[in-house]
Amino acid sequence: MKKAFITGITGQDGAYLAEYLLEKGYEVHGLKRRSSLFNTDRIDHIYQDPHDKGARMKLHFGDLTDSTNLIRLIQEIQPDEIYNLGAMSHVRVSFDMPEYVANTDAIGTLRILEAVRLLGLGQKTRIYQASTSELYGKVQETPQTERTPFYPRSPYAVAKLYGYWITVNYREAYNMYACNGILFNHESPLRGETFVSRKITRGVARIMLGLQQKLYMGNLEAKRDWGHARDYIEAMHLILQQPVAEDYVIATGATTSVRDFLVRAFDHVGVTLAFKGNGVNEVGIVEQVRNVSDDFVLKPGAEVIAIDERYFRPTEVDLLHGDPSKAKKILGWEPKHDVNSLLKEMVDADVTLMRKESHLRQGGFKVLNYHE
Ligand code: NDP
Ligand code: GDR
Repeated sequence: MKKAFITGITGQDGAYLAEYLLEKGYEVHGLKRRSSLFNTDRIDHIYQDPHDKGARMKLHFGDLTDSTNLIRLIQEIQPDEIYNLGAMSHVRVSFDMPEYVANTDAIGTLRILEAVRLLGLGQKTRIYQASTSELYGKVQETPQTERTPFYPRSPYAVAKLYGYWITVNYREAYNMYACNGILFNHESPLRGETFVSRKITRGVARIMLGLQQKLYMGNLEAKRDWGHARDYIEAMHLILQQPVAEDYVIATGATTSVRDFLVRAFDHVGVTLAFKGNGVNEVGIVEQVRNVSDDFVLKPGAEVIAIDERYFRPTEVDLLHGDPSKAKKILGWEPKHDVNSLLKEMVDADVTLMRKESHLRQGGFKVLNYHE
């Protein structure tokens, strides 16, 4: 039985990957941070009681900033594969806590590589590093390939640049099987609520049900190559199954603006948006409401979108558009979802979730978990 060790198992990708590897018969070990509240919502459905004989999923307390903890865990687990998905992954927030991001996202990657090397597992353990299209940053060329130069534009991207190169260096210096997946944005109903896709789909659901009046947005012109996390975790696994360790771009090959994502998300629930004004004074107004379900309360004329400068970034990444040809050719990987099927799935999931909140409120219960 193969053993996998996943850092970031409580995050979006870690949850899908753990489920996928368990289905493939792996023993799955996950690194979990100690938190004062439960933080395992995304993996509770696959949790196995460690007292059960034959449990193949195990969680371990730890942190990417703690070398001795990582060394001990990797020694105990002796993993065949490590997926280093743990990171402070929010680009905007990385401007507020750059030192912590460098420690976790950059040096955390080094800690994993060095633990494997020091423990003499360099020829046994294969390592996947969660690299990112944010490395491309300021546009040099499109579509972006494995050969496009990097120009990171945030403390997050600069930290991930270190993670990228230290992975390449350990591969070349110590002949370790260590690879970068350069993944473009990927989303799902499990996406964190403050990333733009989920903020929009959640906002649409709440606005339709009367739980929220307005959605405050940042830069609507940014363009992203959005795919589905379920497709992308399959690519991570494939990257570690090849005869030779290499780096791969994983993307859909299509790009969409934040504004278009917003318009299509509202359109999916029967609402046509129109924009008025410009810059920070721009607003989005409901032009038309078509055949919507009975509990949707939104009326034409409502102002549902406004701009809030606090969501702008000091340096922005304007355009990401990936070319996944190498992954297609060598891994045989192709995405099954496009941005339209993705956003519909996300909106539908959030409408279901927010209906639950609406029922609770109608029943007189206070819902305390709302964060903008
Ligand atoms: P999430 O933000 O959903 O999950 C991040 C995970 O990392 C969480 O489990 C989090 O734990 C954990 N984590 C954060 N800090 C630490 C730390 N100091 N020590 C240990 N674990 C930590 O990210 P995604 O699942 O979306 O992304 C997975 C990885 O892929 C990340 O490295 C991200 O940077 C990268 N990436 C993501 C892309 C995307 O579009 N989703 C695209 C390209 C790369 P907790 O739950 O306790 O907060
Ligand atoms: P990104 O994702 O920065 O690409 O990083 P995010 O969804 O946060 O932003 C995408 C684009 O939308 C613009 N935007 C807003 N973003 C947020 N979060 N909130 C808003 O209100 C808003 N309005 C406009 C942003 O300016 C940006 O241009 C994600 C993360 O998952 C990284 O970890 C990963 O490496 C990259 O994707 C690939």
